[in-house]
Amino acid sequence: MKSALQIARASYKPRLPKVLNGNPKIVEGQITEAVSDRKAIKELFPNTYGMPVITFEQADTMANLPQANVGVILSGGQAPGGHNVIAGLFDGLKKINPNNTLYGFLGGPSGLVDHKYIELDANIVDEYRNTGGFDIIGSGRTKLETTEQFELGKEICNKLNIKAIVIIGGDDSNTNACILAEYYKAKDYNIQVIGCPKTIDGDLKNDMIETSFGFDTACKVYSELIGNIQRDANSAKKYWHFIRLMGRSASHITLECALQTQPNIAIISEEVEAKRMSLSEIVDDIVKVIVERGNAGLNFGTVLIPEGLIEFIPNVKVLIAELNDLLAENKEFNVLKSDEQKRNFIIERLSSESKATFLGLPLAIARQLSLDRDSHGNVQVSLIETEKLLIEMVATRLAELKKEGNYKGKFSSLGHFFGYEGRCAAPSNFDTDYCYSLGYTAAMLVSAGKTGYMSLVRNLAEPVDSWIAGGVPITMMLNMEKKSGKFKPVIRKALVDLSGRPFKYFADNRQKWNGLECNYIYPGPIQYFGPKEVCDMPTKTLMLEHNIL
Ligand code: FBP
Repeated sequence: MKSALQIARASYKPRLPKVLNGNPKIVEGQITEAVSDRKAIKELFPNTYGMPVITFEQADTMANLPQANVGVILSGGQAPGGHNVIAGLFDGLKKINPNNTLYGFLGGPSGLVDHKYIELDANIVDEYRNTGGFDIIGSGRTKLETTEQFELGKEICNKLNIKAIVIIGGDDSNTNACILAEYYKAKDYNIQVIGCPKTIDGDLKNDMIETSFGFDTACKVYSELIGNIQRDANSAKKYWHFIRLMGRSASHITLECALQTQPNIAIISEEVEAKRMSLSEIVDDIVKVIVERGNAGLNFGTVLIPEGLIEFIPNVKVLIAELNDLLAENKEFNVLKSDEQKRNFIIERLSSESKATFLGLPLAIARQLSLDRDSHGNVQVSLIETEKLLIEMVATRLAELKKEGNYKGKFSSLGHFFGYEGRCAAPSNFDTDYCYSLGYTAAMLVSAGKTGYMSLVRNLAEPVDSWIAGGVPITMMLNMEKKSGKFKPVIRKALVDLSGRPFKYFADNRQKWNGLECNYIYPGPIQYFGPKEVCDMPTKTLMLEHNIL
């Protein structure tokens, strides 16, 4: 049984860049270099380093190409539009050669290794067009890193006559794609690997990739919810809402939601780090706004908090780096039974500076920081309840000020966390078109015999017709970083650029938003049918970056 919207949405025909509606041919641009650590990256990727950026341009006829089966993997956290990447890939492959077959590996990268797959035929793909979620084949966070895994992948590709694997993922998954591409090329296995830029976090972007898919829809969903809360706050006038927003590391989601809703306060982790702010300084900043508003009788407001904040507070960052090494090097930690044993184990091994930071954190937060890392060595920040930590610290400070007679207001607070609510939403028109185009472009890269490339669709602030399609070598995005205690090649995450236009716009306006006037914006839900300015606008971040706002 389908909802009325699902039925209406199924017939939407995603728009493609003009060049992909015709007969695209490859044009090679300048050769590329890694963003840093060039020597080390070149040594690790001798077969896929330094390849040129590719653009597709119009040709008179479509080349007659032999059959090529493809396997697709959804990797990491869900992001709206994943199904459309698969639909675009499917349609592109069928246009190239109707006998091409698309296989979907089940449950993420582990499907490749465990040989769990389904054939994605027209009936299945049609069921999922323009829908949110990754449920068509499921996703997972298995890290592809061992020779054994790569060889098992080759085995199944040979069995199914698969010529290329398309990995739809974030920075970690595309790093894996790059490593796999290099391995297969070095071994001459004739299996290509192509990546697609996915993540609601918006941190997989660079000079070439303008945005990752899913960011647009997720931010619009969260902004709708924040707007609704602001209207409630402004109606009831009795709660301060502390809203933590997903985004493992970078604060792009928080910044975009702030631009869309104009909350009283939005914390940007990158600014906290740049100003070397301590936790108590962050609390002081929040308290200042609450006191000013409270003393004027306005005992309500909104505070946006990026989920990665804790990792950007300088002394906590040092502590986390030490904990990462400590947990990677001391496997006996995992067999300790009680929280107290674990806490003491950590305290005995930390440097004196980090020990002080660790002891200064509320017990629950300290425990959450010592939990298992994910398979890529990341702290699982979505499990850390920073909004509760801030509420607790703010309430304590306000009580002190009240006692001193410096605060006349009343502080009642509510904590929220928005993350999972937005990751599988029905994709906005932007993500519907963008994802379909990314998948279609990936099919073109496969047919051109490319490997180690990420599907590229640019010029996104312009109408879809003038989007540019092509491919960018993944090695270009790599640098060396310490992960699970060792230096490894990884795609460099894009953090919020404090000198970029989106942050500057926010910084220039935030004082107006945190004062006594009401400047809230209520964006309302994503619309799929209606005027262009309601349905087809990209994110404010993208518009500001492209100087059209
Ligand atoms: P990706 O980087 O894989 O796209 O995932 C991002 C994310 O949604 C983060 O925002 C969040 O911290 C994390 O996934 C949550 O992970 P999980 O789904 O494993 O709980």
